[in-house]
Amino acid sequence: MVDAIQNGWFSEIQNDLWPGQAFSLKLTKVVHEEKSKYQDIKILNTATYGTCLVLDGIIQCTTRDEFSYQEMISFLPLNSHPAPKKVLIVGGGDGGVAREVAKHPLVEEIHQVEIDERVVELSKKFLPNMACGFQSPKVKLTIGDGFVYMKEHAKEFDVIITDSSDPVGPAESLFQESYYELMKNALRPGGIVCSQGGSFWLDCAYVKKTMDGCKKHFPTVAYAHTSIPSYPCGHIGFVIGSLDSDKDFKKPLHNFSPAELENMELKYYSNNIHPAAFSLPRWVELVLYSK
Ligand code: SPM
Repeated sequence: MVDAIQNGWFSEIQNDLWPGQAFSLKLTKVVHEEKSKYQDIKILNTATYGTCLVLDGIIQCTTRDEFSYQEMISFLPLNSHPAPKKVLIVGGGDGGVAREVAKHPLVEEIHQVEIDERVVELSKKFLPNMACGFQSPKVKLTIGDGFVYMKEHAKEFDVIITDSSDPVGPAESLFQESYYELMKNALRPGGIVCSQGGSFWLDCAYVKKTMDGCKKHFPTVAYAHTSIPSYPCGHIGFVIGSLDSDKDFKKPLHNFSPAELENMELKYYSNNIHPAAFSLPRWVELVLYSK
């Protein structure tokens, strides 16, 4: 057993990523459980967080708060790029990031590589408000390995978004320097990468290590964060890197009008939240930005 369902509550697997703490949700129904070729997958109906996707015992998204993560990992990099025409999404099998990226008026093509077809299929069935992202005519989904895909697509993308699970098991490689080198080679000049970067509350040293790996290949690197109650500590961050050495991530290059924000149905991201996401508590700045 990789996690616990007891007395009508689901508890996340306890592991070294969040030692000594656990997050639980009250269930109304276990909708689906299976072991795919790659991982244990659960779809749960919860009492207060809507439908929840769990991979290998760790909550990936709930319908109550997923927009916070999906909007921020998408719009922070997209609005930091002058012309984000061609975007690659690695992972993101629930479709929520594709849904957000497809909303951007300057994005023309979205290529997505997800390794686990079952996550896509189950999301289409049980998480239609996220999997609707796959219906956009801009999206071309490939089931496969992001590493292999990028090796075959050099200098193609303006923005690469990595919507991964946490750095345990196979996803650990997505937090390492070699992965940043691979992404750099798949970018066009001026390209931007943005990855799930963990929470400074859980392991600030690991965030710093990821940023250091990114810095070996990207001249401008920053960390942004968002609040999301269904992740441990109610918090998660993003490591974002640019091939442009003059990039100021706190200054979005596209500001949306109130009508555009409304039409795009953005609930978390705004012109004001963009620079605020890069503002960090003093102790975090000292750890992440000290030489
Ligand atoms: N499209 C949503 C997929 C979410 N991918 C990130 C999941 C992270 C879950 N764990 C958060 C722990 C905080 N470090």
